[in-house]
Amino acid sequence: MKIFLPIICLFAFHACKVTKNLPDYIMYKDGKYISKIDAMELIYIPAGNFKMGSNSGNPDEKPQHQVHLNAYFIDKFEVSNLQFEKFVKATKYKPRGPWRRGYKDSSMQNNPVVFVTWHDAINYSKWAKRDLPTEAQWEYAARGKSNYKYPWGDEWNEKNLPLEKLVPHNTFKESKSPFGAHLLAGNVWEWVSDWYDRHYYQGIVGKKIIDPKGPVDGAPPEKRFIETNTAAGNERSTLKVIKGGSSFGALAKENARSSKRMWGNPKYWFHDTGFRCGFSLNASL
Ligand SMILES: [Ca+2]
Repeated sequence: MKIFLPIICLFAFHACKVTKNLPDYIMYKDGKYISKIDAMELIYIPAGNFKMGSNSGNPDEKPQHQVHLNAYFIDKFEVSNLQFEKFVKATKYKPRGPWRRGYKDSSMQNNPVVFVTWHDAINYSKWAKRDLPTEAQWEYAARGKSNYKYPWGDEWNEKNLPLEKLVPHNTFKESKSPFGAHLLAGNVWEWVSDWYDRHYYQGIVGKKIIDPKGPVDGAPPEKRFIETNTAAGNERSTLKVIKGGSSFGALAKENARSSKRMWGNPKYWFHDTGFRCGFSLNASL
């Protein structure tokens, strides 16, 4: 056993350390990847396969299907109020969502930013020279190689999440995913880059799926979710996917499942929805 241990360690170290051609705005120090732009810590996720969706979940999660992802990075934490404030000040960006409602004083600076639209999230990610993760990247980051139901495993444990309150984005280690990301489940729902089509998984059955980016837009007109009771009236709408559940409401257990798919109009904001960023290694290196 002693003979093999150094070999295993060497392999593990090599798998984690990716510095060749790393963008100059990403720093590798003391085993961590840190953005020089917003100080976010990033997690490197090697290429891998996983089963996306759930055969026991909601209709839009079926069928579960095999997905291959090339290597990518994802933020270790949700984007905080302080980070979003830095973006706003640096760019004089005018957020479409009333994000200050979630940032009333300095005690909330490390809470995840909320009341932001999908457009606010994508504009932040561009400033930070990253992207929003795809739904597949987000889900694999949460499920890991064992394809867990929740980021920490297959069993629900309400002690792993804050309930009925927001907490600083870098807390609750109990919530960590197999790759080490905090609070993918809970705290706030998270915008991802994909359009939402509840029929999408049924349409890709049997295909070889590599780095899926979701449908090219929302569902086709005859299948589009008909929004009622919105500010814009009864309209056909295209929607963006939201993942992970929030810490609010009686459905925390249901919504914290990594395969759960929520949706939101990209023009709207919510009190319990924020985001984190990521980027594909192939696209950036
Ligand atoms: Ca979250």
